[in-house]
Amino acid sequence: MKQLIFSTFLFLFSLSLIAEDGSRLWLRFSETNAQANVTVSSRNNRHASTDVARQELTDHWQGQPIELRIDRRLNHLKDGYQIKGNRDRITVSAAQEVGLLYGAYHLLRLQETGADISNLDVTEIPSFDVRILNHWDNLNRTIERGYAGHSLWLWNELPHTLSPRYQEYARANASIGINATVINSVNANPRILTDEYLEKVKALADVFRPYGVRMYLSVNFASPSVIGGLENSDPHNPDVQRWWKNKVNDIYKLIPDFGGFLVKANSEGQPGPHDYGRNHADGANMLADALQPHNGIVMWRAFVYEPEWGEDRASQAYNEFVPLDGEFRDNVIIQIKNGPIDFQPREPFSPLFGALRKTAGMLEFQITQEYLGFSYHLVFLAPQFKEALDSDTFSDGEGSTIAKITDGTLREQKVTAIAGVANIGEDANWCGHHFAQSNWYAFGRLAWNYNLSSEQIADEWIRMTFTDEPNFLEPVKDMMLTSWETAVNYMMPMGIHHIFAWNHHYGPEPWCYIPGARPDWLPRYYHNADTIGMGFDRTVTGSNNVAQYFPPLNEIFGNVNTVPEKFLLWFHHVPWDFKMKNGETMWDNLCYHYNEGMMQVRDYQKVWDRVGHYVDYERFRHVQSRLRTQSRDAIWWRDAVLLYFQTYSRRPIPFHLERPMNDLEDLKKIKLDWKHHN
Ligand code: GCV
Repeated sequence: MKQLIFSTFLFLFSLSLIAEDGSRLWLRFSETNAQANVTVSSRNNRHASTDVARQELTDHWQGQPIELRIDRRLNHLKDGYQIKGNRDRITVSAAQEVGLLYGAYHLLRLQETGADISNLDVTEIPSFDVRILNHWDNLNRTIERGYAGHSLWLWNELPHTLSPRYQEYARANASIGINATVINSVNANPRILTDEYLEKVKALADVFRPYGVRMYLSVNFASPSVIGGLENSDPHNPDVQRWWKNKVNDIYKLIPDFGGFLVKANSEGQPGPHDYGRNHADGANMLADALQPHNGIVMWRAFVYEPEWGEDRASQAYNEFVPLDGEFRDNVIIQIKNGPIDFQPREPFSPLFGALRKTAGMLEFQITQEYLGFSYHLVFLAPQFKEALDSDTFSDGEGSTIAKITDGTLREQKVTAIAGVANIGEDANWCGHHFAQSNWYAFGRLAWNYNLSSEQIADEWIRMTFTDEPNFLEPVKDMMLTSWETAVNYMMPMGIHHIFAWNHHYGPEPWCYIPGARPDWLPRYYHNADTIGMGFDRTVTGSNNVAQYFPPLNEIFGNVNTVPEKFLLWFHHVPWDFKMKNGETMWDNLCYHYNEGMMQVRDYQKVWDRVGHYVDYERFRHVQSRLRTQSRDAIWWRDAVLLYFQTYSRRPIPFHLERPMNDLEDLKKIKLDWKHHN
């Protein structure tokens, strides 16, 4: 009875909290009537970014007076800042105006997370120069792999009508240090470069500018022939080169601080230099030459694989790009996905990192959860991002992490950068799932400082987005920090990859067979299950993909006894009865992982229900309902994968584990109608 009264009380308490739709993200600053005392000391104290910094602090800061000071001698901070202060006064100094804005958000973050602000001595220099979102937004406002509604960009209304959300978007980015955006999909519609669209793009760039967010565009390599009326788009054709130069000049007239181009070429049907017998360097350099007089850059994607089925797909990007190392202009950066295949729940790092010694490289993460439950599953991605950043390539000896290669520490790089495929749409809560906001946040924070821990990022985010009540903070943080591993467990543990359904990347279909489909688009190509075992043999006796990794990794990955078990079935075809480190068989371990993943999501449900009264009822119910879906899906994944592979292993699921709840034949009948999501 007591328990019932208590629960009812908690329930009523959460109803009494003001409903929130999530639209304020992590920027739920407390309202204050008193305006803070903020002064600006710089010659150019009317700069738009300084104005925003001053306004944000005036409206939201509740502490001591603040001086914002531009000091050009601090240019070693790049667009970073210094904060010094005591109980009486705080000074934020920066070489660039936008640095003051970042400093302002730093202070507000300290305030909102309850940090001590009585004695401050902070110096922040960003890890990467360009911290960029990649939107996969189409001009018809659908979003490729977008799970939060349609695109934010209302093309029909632009350039004359400006949605207030454009500014809110820029502000949210600035608050976490994101300073660049590509607003259209890499499967680029050539029309983005027409005068009509460039006017619209300019209007957006003007809104973003005060927040320090620079505009970049994805371009279609065939634009000169498609919208320019030229005979071809061959990078060696002087007319084509001239066309790009003129186009770039036109863009800079409209958008003087335009950042550059992102290009997906000769990949998944997109046009590119191969169409004319040229290589990626020819294509990238032509664009780089057009952008160079304006200090623009080209982010040229390494996500390529043969149009026809051929060698191991995990090896193809390396084989394509390593022979071109050194042939790219210094304002070209090769944009490389974290793993060699395609944003799978977990992949080993791409061997291209480290292998490109004379060419600039950058990481591409996927913030949108194409392969991690869309916006239905709670999966906090900071641990995944950190696993990639911290991966040691051994390219220059031990300690040659991807972070240190791409941030310029180990290699000279004119510009350093990091990209994340955005998870943002027009949903009120921006990302579809309240917790998916944390992935946008985590990307920004790590792009600013990759040394931050996942724990710190989750801690900040929860305090600002929900509450700092310890009884909420600790269990929810724990849930977030384990959630990626949990999802890997119920989807694809131990190095399994690409066993998704054919027409969407949401659920399991390891049995999927489509007559005539290219083998490397089918799960069987990756799991290779038979009565002996399963997994992809990438060792010297198999595809020899391990040879693309520097010693000693080639040996470590190539040996079934030394490969990290999280990548076991990525690199090896392993017998069902292979003994793993815990002394149990590979089959039993597979069962443990799937079971563990499922049980953990069930635990998250309990955690959320227990702490739900600390948040408003609206957000509580939304997350509660999403966790139910995630639980059902985890059961679906576990049953589908184990029952299917059991037809090969012919072994029982260890008897102390939960039993399947579905029949394989029923699961095989599930067809989700998610055409536009696939
Ligand atoms: C934009 C994967 C996705 C595609 C995406 C592609 C890419 O294959 O499924 O939707 O296309 O990656 O990164 O270019």
